[in-house]
Amino acid sequence: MHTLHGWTALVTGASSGIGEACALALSQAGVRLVLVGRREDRLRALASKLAVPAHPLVLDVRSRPDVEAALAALPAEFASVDILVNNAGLALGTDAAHQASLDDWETMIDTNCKGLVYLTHALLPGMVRRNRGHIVNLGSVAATYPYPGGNIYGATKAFLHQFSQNLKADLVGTRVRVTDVQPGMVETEFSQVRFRGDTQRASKLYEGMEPLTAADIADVVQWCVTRPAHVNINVVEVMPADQGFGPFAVKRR
Ligand code: NDP
Ligand code: 8X3
Repeated sequence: MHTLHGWTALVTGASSGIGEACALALSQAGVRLVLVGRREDRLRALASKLAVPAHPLVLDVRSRPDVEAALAALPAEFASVDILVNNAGLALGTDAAHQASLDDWETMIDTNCKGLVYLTHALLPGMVRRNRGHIVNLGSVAATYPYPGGNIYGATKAFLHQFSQNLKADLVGTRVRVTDVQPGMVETEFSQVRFRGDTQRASKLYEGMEPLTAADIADVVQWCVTRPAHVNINVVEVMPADQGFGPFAVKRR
């Protein structure tokens, strides 16, 4: 197993759900942490319960100048980021494309695609220079399997997938690894955000089935980053046992 002792990880979206669980799991492996998100209280609360040095970094990943400035100004102890978990992301709504809000589409593109690109562009050169690193991108089954109302959300995760594969292509021969982790249904704040705070609608989605937990996905991320250094896990697709695939839709007249 690949030891992570002495490594530093930066996790985006560490204030909730999968990101928070990844931070916890990585801290248990002795990794120092930079915790990124917009909700400072949550980041501070998480940092205070970790048994490793942790740096809360309040940052909106959609802002290129803020990302560039914040990462250039990381305290020396946290400046050499070895593991980047590009996890911050969201879906907004499930409206059909012809009824959806362009503002929502833009928010998803800005967060899920551009935010991830800004973080990667800032941190990848250091990883290559030090010849050690791992970028874990939180994709989705929505990248592969279309569903009604998934329009831009699924497209952002397809972008993430191809970007991950193309990064891998550029990094051949280095000890910098890239992984796209693609979960199905995970019960976090994801659906509350998607349904704009409608907690009833959000919890109904998981009614009568057993969804994945954030800890299940953190476990997968932990497994990916602890493989021996010569092993690159390209893609992991993971669903609850209770989730499956739909048939093709056919409109009959
Ligand atoms: P949560 O809503 O619980 O967490 C999302 C995290 O992203 C929060 O910490 C939030 O922090 C952060 N975030 C959102 N926008 C920004 C922003 N502009 N700048 C910085 N941070 C931001 O959802 P999950 O934990 O479920 O989602 C994590 C990732 O997993 C997402 O990329 C999602 O697409 C993906 N995923 C989720 C699945 C699910 O079913 N839950 C399934 C497949 C993939 P804050 O609000 O404090 O900024
Ligand atoms: C989240 C999973 O199925 O809601 O990426 O798109 S799904």
